Amino acid sequence: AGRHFNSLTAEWEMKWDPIQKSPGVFDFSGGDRIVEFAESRGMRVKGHALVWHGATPKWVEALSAPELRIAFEDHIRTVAGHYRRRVYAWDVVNEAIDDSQPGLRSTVFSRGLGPDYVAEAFRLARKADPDAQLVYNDYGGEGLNRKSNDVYALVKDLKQRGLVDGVGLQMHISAASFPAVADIQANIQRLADLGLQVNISEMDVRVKDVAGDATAKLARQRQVYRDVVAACVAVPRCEAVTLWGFTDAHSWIDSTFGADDPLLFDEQYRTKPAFFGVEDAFLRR
Ligand code: 9MR
Repeated sequence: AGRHFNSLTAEWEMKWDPIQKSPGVFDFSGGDRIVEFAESRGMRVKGHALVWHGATPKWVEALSAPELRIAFEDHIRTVAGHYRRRVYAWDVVNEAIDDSQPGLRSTVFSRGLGPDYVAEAFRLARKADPDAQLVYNDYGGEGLNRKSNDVYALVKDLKQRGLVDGVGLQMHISAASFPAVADIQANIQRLADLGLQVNISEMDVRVKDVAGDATAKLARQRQVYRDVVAACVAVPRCEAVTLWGFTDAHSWIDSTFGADDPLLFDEQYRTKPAFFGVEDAFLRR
């Protein structure tokens, strides 16, 4: 990781759950280790994620609305303040758009704070870390569809209010079925045209459902990595590609989708064909 990457993010360690497991008790040890590793290697760090229903401790769910507002403000202020000048960007709000109906997902935050909680989170993050690029991050809106239209509308509104600087497209995909690359590029372009930075934020490419033997699966995976990363490279404001892990020895995919090989290095940390697919995209081959 230290040799091949120039940017790092925390898969778990900077979320609400690990940082503030109990009310008012902040533990930055995991996130700090990641920042120290990155600094020792000259890598930049993106914080992930200040507000996400998926990694919120139980005690937050039990708060009254006024208590929730205080905890919300306190968490964002304290965490973004702690990492000020040590991260260049933050995923401020993660996965706020609903999967199956237009608009916001119903979460502890939308229910307790109302729909303006997204803007409020960005306002608080801006105050706590005025230098950081503030990012809205989500999945399922990589191509052109209802969800990406909703993400577009959300960030357009936030951008007009000076609150958001970037959008992260997670890009957890299967090489057997994923959005059309032309649609991914068109989506990146329309977000960029709003004046936003765009990044591919959590890419991995599953291959289990690809037809053929292991060699065929890995060749297909190489092609998909190349084509999707090339869609980012083609748009100047698409400024980063983050992979959700780097060795197949450690991936969230295995526990969620079953064993698969979604990343650039195999379990023995050897480069896979996918690695060279990404290289091709960066070298515009
Ligand atoms: O990969 C992450 C895994 O290690 C954590 O246990 C999990 C819960 O915090 O979150 C995973 O990362 C998620 C990311 O934060 C947001 N997008 C979806 C990712 C996969 O679930």
